[in-house]
Amino acid sequence: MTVSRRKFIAASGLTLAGVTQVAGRVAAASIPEAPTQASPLMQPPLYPSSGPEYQPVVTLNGWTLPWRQNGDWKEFHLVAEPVVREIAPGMKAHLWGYNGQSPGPTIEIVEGDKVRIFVTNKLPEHTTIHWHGMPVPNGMDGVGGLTQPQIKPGQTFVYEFEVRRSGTFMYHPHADEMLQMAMGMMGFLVVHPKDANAHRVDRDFVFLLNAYDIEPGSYVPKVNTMLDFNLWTWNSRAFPGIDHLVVGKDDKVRIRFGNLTMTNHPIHLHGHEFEVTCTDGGWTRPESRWPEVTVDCAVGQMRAVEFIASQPGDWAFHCHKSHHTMNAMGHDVKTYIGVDLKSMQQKISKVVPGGYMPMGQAGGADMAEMEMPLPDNTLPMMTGFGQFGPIEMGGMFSIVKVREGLDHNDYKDPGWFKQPEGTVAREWTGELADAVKAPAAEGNPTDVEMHVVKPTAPMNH
Ligand SMILES: [Cu+2]
Repeated sequence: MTVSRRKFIAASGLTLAGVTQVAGRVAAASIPEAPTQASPLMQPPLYPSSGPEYQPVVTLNGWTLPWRQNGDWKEFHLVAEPVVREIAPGMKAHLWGYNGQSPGPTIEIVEGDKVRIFVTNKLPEHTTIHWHGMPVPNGMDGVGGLTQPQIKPGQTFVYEFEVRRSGTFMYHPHADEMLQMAMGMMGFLVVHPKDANAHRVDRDFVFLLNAYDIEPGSYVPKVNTMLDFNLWTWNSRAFPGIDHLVVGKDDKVRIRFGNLTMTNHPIHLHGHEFEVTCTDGGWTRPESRWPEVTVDCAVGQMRAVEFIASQPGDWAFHCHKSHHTMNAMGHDVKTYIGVDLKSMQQKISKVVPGGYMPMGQAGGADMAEMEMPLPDNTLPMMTGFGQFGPIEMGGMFSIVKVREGLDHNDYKDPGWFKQPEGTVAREWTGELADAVKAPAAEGNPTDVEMHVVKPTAPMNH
């Protein structure tokens, strides 16, 4: 059934002054359908079927929300609802999200678009949506109680605004915010420039940094946690469940991320230097940019980094806080490095049924390889295997795979990189020198001893 815009407004009592509830049978029929996504894996980029051309983004472990053109307006339909999200193979979480997944689908629009977004609330409590970074009329800003009434369970509201600038944005509730974001309610929003050649890149990846506190063996996040999060995720996925970022050699690559956790994340890329080209405040001026390999993304910030993928290989890409590249662990794990555990372990095993496994006495790496009994629905703390053995990571870790000769739209995992012969770090099998004591400097008042190793064989051969 088609309903004219005029009749639609008349039927729903919709005004353009603020967010208003859509009511009545006629109005309901005029709402675009709300597609849902069953897969937690990266879906192909969604090229626009009408309107201005642009290079669509791809969402790590996510998808872009289809829309329909209705006269001058681009119409979307988000449904806020409980979802089951696979965090990585072997673990699912009961979260809240949009249209079947958490985070919700990415919304892609174009500078100058007139956008209408219907929001249906299927949660057990009220909600709203705030369009983070987006210049909108005050009544469309989505702050429950302040700029609009809360969207009660069962209600559908409509947001309308004209898109004033291109860039990098996100959406999230501004209602019972701590709980709803701790439950996974958020999504990415990208505004493409009107000129398809402005800020053009070959590949454009997006994801949100989020975190959960899910007790090993359980499914529902604890929503009052302030500091002790134990699952550090990108788009509600933990390594090894996070999609690889597959790019062609010499592609111009953009990676955009936004932080909706309770702490900062220094995001680090191996093998390439990048520049921050966009924030949630807009495009950075070219003369303001400098090279980096790590950029901190503070709470509530967004960063877009760009680089030329000039170096073929499998390059680690991760948060540099080492606790954020691990999965859930008990916080009371003791450190036993250097302690003789054998006798202690034997004694404790007699009283602890099922065995006792302290953190290793050589270090922690044995945690990644050993087969520890884990509760159901729990990821190992350090996990993942590469072509050379255990990767010993978790949480906010993925791999940028730079390959020659990829098709423009090919995001398929190409497998592990075949390093050219003689370019992989290898065991030294030549002669080893003894440690020698360096001579103390004449008149040096301290009594510090230094040990240096003098090579006895040539390093190049
Ligand atoms: Cu981090």
